[in-house]
Amino acid sequence: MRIDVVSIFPSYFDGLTLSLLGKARATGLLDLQIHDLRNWAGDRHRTVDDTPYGGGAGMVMKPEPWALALDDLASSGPEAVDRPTIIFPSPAGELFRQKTARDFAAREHIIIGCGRYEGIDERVFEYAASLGEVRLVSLGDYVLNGGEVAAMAMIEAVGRLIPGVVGNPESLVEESHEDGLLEYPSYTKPAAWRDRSVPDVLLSGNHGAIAKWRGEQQLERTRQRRPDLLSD
Ligand code: J9N
Repeated sequence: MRIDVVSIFPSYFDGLTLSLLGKARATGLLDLQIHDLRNWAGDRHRTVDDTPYGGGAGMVMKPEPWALALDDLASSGPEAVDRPTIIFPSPAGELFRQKTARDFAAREHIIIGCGRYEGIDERVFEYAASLGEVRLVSLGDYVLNGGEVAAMAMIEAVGRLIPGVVGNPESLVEESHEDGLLEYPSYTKPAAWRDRSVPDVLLSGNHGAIAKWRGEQQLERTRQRRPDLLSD
């Protein structure tokens, strides 16, 4: 799988060389390339933003560098006729869920455009739709300064779903959100610690009883913490 990221802060993504995703990149399962939007700027100062038409606070990202970046990257993917999925992190987008991560993990080529909070010229989204499928995606109902942190969260969530990236695929299906519920509580040794003991059922060796208890815990935690997951 190929993921291209376009950002004015490419060094944000240095952390993605570490750990699990770093290994996926090293082994070739994930071809992740980070690009500086300013490489596609047209002037000596490498300008990528300008004042908003109609007035208002802040600056808006200019369309020309984005269009040139998307032109280059959309035709550089793994397939001969490449129609990439083009993701723009945005607080005004659809919510990013585990289901969204599974959807994205099945794609050959993803381009992620990281804008600043004040926004990208609207015509960029229209132009991007001529090159691929455009998705505006929100990490949640709060405001970030730019799309970089949201992009990193999405890359990690998607990257670990690529077949072969997580060593034991069984660990993927047992996680929070894979079955629409929160995860059951986990314990390890010692069985008694600072006056707190591990629930007896987990020491019983009765696998049926353990599975039942874990299912009840998942449901109870979800009801208490995330009742919205039970209704939608
Ligand atoms: N969920 C979310 C995304 C954002 C962004 S994307 C670009 C700027 C801010 N804020 N919150």
